[in-house]
Amino acid sequence: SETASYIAVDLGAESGRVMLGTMAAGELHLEEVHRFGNGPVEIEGSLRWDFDRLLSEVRTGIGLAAKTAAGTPLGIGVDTWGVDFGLIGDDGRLIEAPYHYRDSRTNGMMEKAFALMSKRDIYQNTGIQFMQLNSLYQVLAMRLADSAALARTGKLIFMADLLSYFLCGQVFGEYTLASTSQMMDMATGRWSKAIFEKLGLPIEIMPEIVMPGTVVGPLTDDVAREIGCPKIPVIAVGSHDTASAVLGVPGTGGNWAYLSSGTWSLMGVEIPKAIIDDKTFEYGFTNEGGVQNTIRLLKNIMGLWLVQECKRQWQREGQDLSYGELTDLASKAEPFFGIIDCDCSDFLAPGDMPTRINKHLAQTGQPTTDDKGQMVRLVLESLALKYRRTLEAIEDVTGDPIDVLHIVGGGIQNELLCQFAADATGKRVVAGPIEATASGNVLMQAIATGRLKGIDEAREIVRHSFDLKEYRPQDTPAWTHRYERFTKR
Ligand code: LFR
Repeated sequence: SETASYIAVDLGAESGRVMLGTMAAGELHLEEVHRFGNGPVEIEGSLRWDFDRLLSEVRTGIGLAAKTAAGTPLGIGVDTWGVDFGLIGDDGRLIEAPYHYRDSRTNGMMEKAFALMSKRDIYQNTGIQFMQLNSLYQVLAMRLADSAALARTGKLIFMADLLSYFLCGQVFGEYTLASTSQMMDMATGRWSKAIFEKLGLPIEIMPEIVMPGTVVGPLTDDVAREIGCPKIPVIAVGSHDTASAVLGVPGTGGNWAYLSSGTWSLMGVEIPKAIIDDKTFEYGFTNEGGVQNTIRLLKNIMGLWLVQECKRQWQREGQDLSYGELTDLASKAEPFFGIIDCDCSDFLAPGDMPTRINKHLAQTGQPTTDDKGQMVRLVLESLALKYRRTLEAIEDVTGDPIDVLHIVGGGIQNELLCQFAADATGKRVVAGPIEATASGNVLMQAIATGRLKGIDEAREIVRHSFDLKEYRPQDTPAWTHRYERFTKR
């Protein structure tokens, strides 16, 4: 088959990148043409995203990718983290800088929502894990604060689709990203009338939901001219980064789970139909829409955010250690010094994470530590134990034992965590690719343009294109011992 190239724009909470993906002879080659930092900015005491800068970096990246490509790229796909959105006025412009999901405006909002519609009913409707950062509670917070911005809103557009909108001028709400808002009715794939009515939210501002693989439209004349590239079509991929990451998992056969490891740890399985029942409700599983009519049954785990925030705090205190250095110290620290519940809401907002972790240790009757390696180690061990608990819950819900855990994303660079994941779960771990999300983004475009038949063929390409690393479980009895104490607490 001929060579085909695609541009993947992939933004995470810590960094964004634009990749040129080239497919030839059953292999995918990814070239990073542009990378830039990302993070919250403080505006009037609130946490926001610097959207104008992000859009300008994305445009720069697309220009570079188009110049680098051998022929004209066949598509541009954009994916980002979930739940955040921009508000567009009737003049077609952004009303204000979009809020960051870690902003405190959603504190207490879940309880406010449950007073208007029961928690169980919201779950039955959406199948989504309860997190205060979900779009649902963000919009409710705006309504309850009589937000002038919300009152002026013509359309609400989720982050990835917002970037696409400013590239091609089309308003759309890609399905995987729509699903993670907790405002979509899982049974119909439409905005949930019940939720919007009961919570008094304006359903008319929501964009039309389209499926991944939809060719949305070419770059606008202005954008193409300013960037200096042809009018390449924007293609809706799995706009939710986790949906693209799951497509980029090199799994084969039935019995594997994935862990998309980055700022968050997203752990789950791909299933054909949502499982929304008392068990998944109790366990707190989410059913997010996946590409090609799949469902991502998974759990959001706080992830490497805890380490990122420790690192930033130590940096503020004048000790600038790299992730490599911190992990190295952790590998030499005492095993099983302490355990925290990584998902405790105290850890959600940015701030002095080491102090918060010590507070949590003290409150649970455990010794505290000022040793950096020790702190990182206990965080990684706590994450690994959470992975075990999550895998057991998945096996319980689906009735299918898991053989292999595929870990993808930037987090695989933390080899200690990969090994801990194998040790704690007792499963074989296969790590890679790092760029699963960008791969999934490109592969979805290839499916959309008819170059690939579907998911199986896409994953075969991932297996052929990247080096994968295996971790075998060691010391699992010691971890089991620790796990039993962990689950009793
Ligand atoms: C990962 C991710 C998760 C989502 C979190 C917040 O980047 O998209 O799936 O729960 O960010 O949006």
